[in-house]
Amino acid sequence: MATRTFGESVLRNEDDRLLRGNGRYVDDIEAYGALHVAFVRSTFAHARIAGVDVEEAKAQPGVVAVYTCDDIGHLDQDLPLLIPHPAMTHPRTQRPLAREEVHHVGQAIAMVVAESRYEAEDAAERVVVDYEPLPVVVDLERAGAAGSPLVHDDVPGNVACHLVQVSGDPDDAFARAEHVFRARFVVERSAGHPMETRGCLARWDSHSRELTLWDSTQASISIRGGLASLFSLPENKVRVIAPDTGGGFGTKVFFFHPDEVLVPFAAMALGRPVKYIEDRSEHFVASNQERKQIHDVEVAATKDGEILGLRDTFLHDTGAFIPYGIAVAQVASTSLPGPYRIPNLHVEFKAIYTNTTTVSPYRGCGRPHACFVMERTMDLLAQELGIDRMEIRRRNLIASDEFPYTRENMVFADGLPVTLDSGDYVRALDTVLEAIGYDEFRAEQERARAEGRWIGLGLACYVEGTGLGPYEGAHVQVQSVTGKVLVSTGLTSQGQGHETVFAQIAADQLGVDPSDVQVITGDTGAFEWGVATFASRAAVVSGNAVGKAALEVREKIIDMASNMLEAAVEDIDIAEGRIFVRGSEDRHVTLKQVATVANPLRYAFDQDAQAATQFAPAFEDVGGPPLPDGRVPGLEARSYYSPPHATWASGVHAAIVEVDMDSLEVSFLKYVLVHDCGKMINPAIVEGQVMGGVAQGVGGALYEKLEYDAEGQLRNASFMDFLIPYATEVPRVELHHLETPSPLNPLGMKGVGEAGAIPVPALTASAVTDALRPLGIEIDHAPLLPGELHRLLAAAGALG
Ligand code: MCN
Repeated sequence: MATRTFGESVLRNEDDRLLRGNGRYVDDIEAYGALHVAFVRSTFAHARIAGVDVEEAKAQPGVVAVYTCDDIGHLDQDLPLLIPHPAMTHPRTQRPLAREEVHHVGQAIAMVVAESRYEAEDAAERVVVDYEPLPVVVDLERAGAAGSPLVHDDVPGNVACHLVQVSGDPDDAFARAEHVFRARFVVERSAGHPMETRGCLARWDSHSRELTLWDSTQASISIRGGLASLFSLPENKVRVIAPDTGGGFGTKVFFFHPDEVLVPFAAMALGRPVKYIEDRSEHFVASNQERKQIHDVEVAATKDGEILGLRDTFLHDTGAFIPYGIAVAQVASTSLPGPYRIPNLHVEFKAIYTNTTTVSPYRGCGRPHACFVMERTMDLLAQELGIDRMEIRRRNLIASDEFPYTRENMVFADGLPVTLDSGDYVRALDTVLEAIGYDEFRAEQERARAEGRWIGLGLACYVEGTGLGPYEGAHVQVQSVTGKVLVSTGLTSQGQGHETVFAQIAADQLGVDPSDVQVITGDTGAFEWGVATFASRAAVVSGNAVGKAALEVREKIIDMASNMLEAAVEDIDIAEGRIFVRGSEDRHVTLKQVATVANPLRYAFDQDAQAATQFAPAFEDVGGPPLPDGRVPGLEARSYYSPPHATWASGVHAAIVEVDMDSLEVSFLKYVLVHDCGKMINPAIVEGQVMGGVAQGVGGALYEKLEYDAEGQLRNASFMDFLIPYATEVPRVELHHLETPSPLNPLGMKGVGEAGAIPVPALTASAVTDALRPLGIEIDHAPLLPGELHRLLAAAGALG
């Protein structure tokens, strides 16, 4: 009888607001008398700072203050290392404003605060920095080799961390192997590039001594804690609000970016609100990036294609600093074997400093690299052994009756051993092969080749550890005056549809429509415990917390209604805003009436409340009697969910591509995918998430590479030169859902926010290699830029 929207593609609550242009992003928030910030950023990738002259800048019209590291008091210290790891022998984090040395182009050196952004920008140009250039290293291999220039004087070999993980007995596997081969794979550097750049607005109330920060962040609670600690303020005196946010993709989960510390500092020092909105050029050099890794792989297999063991040694480029720890490299190393058994593993990496922008997770966080390495390895193994590419995958896939599948000693980003909880990898593969028409494709390819067309089919399987802990919480309340439901949770939203999915979960328990549920995220004033939005964790961690809290509220409603209706608790049900006695549904009360009775306070003008008094004879007297023992006012509950370990989503993508030998354009003719994120709350939102990921994956596969020159200057720091795919480059996708519930959480969910992005570079490389097979070209690099394809074709003598 109860209405249920879990699993339904209900329309998104937030879209009416967002699509009508009523979204409110940080820069939309006006604060009376606000000042504006511009930063002076390093133009050198590595230099000693002999001096910073701010006198002329200070004298410019509208300038209120100019700060260097000498002017920021106790903030002139290394920013925190967010995720320490024992293998990280040389962690280096940056200071809010550089002192004595800069380590990458774009590093903040001074902050100008003025009446307007224009005046701040103009004055920033008058700050004179005296640089003494130091040797620069950008190339990852060179940075990791003996004799390289050092990014930090006191870090030998530029090695921030060296981590070795061994599972099973790889030496024995290699000794037993009938076939061994080696390969090298490279994934280049890219970045998330959310439509809204970063930005924040701080207001200090010197009377109440309260600091409010509106911040385009993925981690409002963590920022709140950090600010309270840095400024020695009680946590309740710091409120951080992440309003509508135009994408984050990982870049905004990192904290602190220097501005997130300096803007509040200036607001407190100057007694006026202060705003900073990053411009796109700054985003290219100052906001964190990801992806560059070089992998050297060695495979031990039987002649039937069973992989016995894998050794992978890789270099991970961490940029000039490593404030986020080794999450990206660790996730890459533990995701490497993907959905395949591979019982014996040796995975080893070094995180290396270079004079480039800092690295922290970007959608996929190391998984696209892992998938690229493993899936290219699978194709190569098939080729070496003369076995069909798909057959070799099938032989190695973990079967559906092998779960939970633990990789001994492989420690994931949650600090726990990798344990794949559920899935049906073979079914996903078979579904995709059928949908893409694998069996018919060879004949189609032959026909195309006869017509002079170069088409190829590529496929990639992936797994994704999602829903990381430690916990999230939720508060669910039925408001006593309106009877409407309010849900608040600690994590933030960047466009994932949380206002809808959390509303669906609560609505199902409380028998209301999801559109009657208001969801608040990212406001520490509304909910103050939690972690952040990253690692595709909101559905699993906050979703289950909302479910638990809503269930508690449901029980309270039923308990109260059983008194009001004089019926047994077991006979009461809830649907469509009414609480009724099963079998005689005219015996009912409304949710609003129960909410009114739950709050023994009368609102004379509220007719519903008046009507409700008949159910609450004990409260008739003015002032009212004491609450019965054990009863608290209101219909609300606060609950937390802490996952036992990551839950592993999975999927298979396949595509047919065509290479235009004149323009060297690679286009997708057909794209099919199966994904499995366990039970889905809202399939339409899930599809949107997967499609968004695929679009970003296409960028990583074919277009997006941040090109640093040897001096550490980013040569393509604009959208004129750094290519992101338009709708015209993103394929139409045939999407199949597969739901293998996770046994780890009550709602059976796994995450999906990053999934779409993970396999695209791998399958594109596979498809192009297949298309160009007669030329003997192997794609071992992502992205496959036209220039790179040109080089490969020229080397193969295939250009006229
Ligand atoms: N969902 C669902 N059923 C599931 C799993 C998820 O209905 N079984 C829904 C969720 O409820 C949520 C969405 O799908 O509305 C994504 O859920 P989840 O996988 O839990 O991911 P998060 O909400 O934690 O979002 C983080 C994830 C990450 S890590 C990146 S990066 C990313 C992504 O989400 N950044 C995004 N998707 C993004 N989408 C937008 N628009 N903008 C970003 O910055």
